[in-house]
Amino acid sequence: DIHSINRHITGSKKDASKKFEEDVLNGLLSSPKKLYPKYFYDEEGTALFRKIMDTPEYYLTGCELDIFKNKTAELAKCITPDVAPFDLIELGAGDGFKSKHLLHYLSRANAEFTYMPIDISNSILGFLRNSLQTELPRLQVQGFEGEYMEMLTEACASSNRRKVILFLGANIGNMEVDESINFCRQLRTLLSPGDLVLIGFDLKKNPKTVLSAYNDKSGVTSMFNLNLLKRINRELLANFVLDQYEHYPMYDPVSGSCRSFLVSLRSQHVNIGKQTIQFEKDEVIAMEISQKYNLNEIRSLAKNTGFETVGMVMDSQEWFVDAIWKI
Ligand code: AVJ
Repeated sequence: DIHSINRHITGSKKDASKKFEEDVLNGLLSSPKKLYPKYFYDEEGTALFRKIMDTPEYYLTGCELDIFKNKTAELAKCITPDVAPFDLIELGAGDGFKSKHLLHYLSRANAEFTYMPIDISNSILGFLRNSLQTELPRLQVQGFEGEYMEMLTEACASSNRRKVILFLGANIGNMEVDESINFCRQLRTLLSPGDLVLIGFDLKKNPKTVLSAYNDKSGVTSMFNLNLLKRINRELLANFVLDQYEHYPMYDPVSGSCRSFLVSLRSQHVNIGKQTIQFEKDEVIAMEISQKYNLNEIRSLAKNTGFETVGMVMDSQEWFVDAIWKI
């Protein structure tokens, strides 16, 4: 069976939980208080994100799926300028249900490539592996479980073939604009001439549309945020009282920053292991940024970080874009 997933786990489970504890305590001891969105994705959080994608308000996934379903040929043409074998590395692959359209297309075209999904969620990588085994049994797959840059460095070093990096789903939106500049510069240093990057950006649009995507009527996004407190309770022996914190999303249409917070509904404290964290009434924890862009901002991001834009593929509503960059 040439179909295999090798799990690359850097460090031990203990290191990961130590780092989680450090990040949580540092975040809650800083002002304003903050937590990192990468920690949303434990098993329950991953399931909740899948539920978010199914809410009528969360348009992002449908838009990018439209691109991958209906503009597959255009994407494939951009990323396979010649027949040389390549590695297709996907950051934050999730269940891969968008990229699968591209994988099917490339496989049918007899492109020679290895698919390398990277994800921080072990449970979703397993799910992806299983589904690929049945759908595309001849596809070569090598999975990497861990954080973006660490795993990307490993994946890039694993062969000297041409690299195509997929970074879909507007995951880049979870970075502040200056962080995304650093990220793209760092990504650039891992790549060589001929390599390509395909990044999904959520575009600025009617602010009501954006805000409601992060404020669904069924309350799944609120549960998604609160789940991180639940995870902290369980894994770091803390005692957050979940119904004393309320989800508050906001969108600034000028900067394009959509942010979500948890608001403490009363003055209270929480114990995390041996530490005590004090909350004022109405004090917030900054949970997540989901940055929105326009096409010019995307072009300058590429330019400022050493890339050249060679393609912009949008969905039919022009709400989302997959930008293709080369060095
Ligand atoms: C997975 C980071 C793209 O920011 O839109 C969805 C996560 N948070 N609803 C996003 C998320 C709240 C999502 N990303």
